[in-house]
Amino acid sequence: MNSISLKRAFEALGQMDDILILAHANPDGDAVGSMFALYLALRGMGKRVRCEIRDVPENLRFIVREEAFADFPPRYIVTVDTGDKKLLNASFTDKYGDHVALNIDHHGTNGFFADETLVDPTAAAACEVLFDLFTFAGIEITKEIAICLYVGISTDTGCFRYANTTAKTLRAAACLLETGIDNGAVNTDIFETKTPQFVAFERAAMNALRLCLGGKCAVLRIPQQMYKDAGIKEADTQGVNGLPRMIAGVYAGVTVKERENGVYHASVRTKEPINAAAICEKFGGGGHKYAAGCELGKDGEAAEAQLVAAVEEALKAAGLLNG
Ligand SMILES: [Mn+2]
Repeated sequence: MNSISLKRAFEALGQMDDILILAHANPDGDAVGSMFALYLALRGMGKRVRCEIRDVPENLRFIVREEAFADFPPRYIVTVDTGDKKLLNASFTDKYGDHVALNIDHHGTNGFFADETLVDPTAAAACEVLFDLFTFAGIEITKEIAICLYVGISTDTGCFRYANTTAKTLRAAACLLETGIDNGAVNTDIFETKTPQFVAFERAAMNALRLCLGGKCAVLRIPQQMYKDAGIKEADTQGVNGLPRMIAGVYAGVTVKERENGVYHASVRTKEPINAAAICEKFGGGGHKYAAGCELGKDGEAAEAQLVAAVEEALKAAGLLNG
């Protein structure tokens, strides 16, 4: 399956009305940003459009549009930043079904689950794909839209630090700044501000961090109790996924988190030449080359061991580990 063109995506949106926008569960900045940027753009096109989202991190609430939670029966579902149908929040697909008319995404592992898919794996964020779409279609990028797009692009690039940041990404960001958004303030709130609860949580996470595979893999396992002890919601701890890979010599940083339903979810961050998406695809997950995720079982220890075994295999295949 192939991506549709920007032209076709704009045509498809033009033909729809009474649209519901969904993004992946456990939303990050790109999920929230792309949802509300698209919401504002479609509203600007005169469409009846609404959103459903849960568990938005506190520090991203400022881009959530309360008026987007109108209640009308949707005729079309459009998803953003979602590479796999099973990543959609089940409470929404139970309610509205899982027939998606259009998916706008940037995951290389996109499963083409929608009727039509606009996917660009070279884009750093779904928000970058939306920027391209709006620019192509001549949709005015207002300051309100720009702030949403900026949040998505800055969070998915770790504030423009990760390898997914291209010259094109920076050009898009430059255009967004020209609308007058206050990037300094946004970055301070998102990247430089931690609640006391998060600091307590991070302290516990640091203590739980362990090295394995000759120091080339770092693992952090987070049971539900760790959130409870710190008095924090999982949604507000996304920054922790980057911790394991920060240790010098580590090629694969693995964070294994227990969800509220007891299922463990792994977030894998890697460095060249280790492919995080390839590791996660073995467990039915996916994502990007250096950042991916997958669901594991309810046994935390087994989940961790499975993931480490997959990392070991990848390190060996890359000639970084003997045996
Ligand atoms: Mn994304």
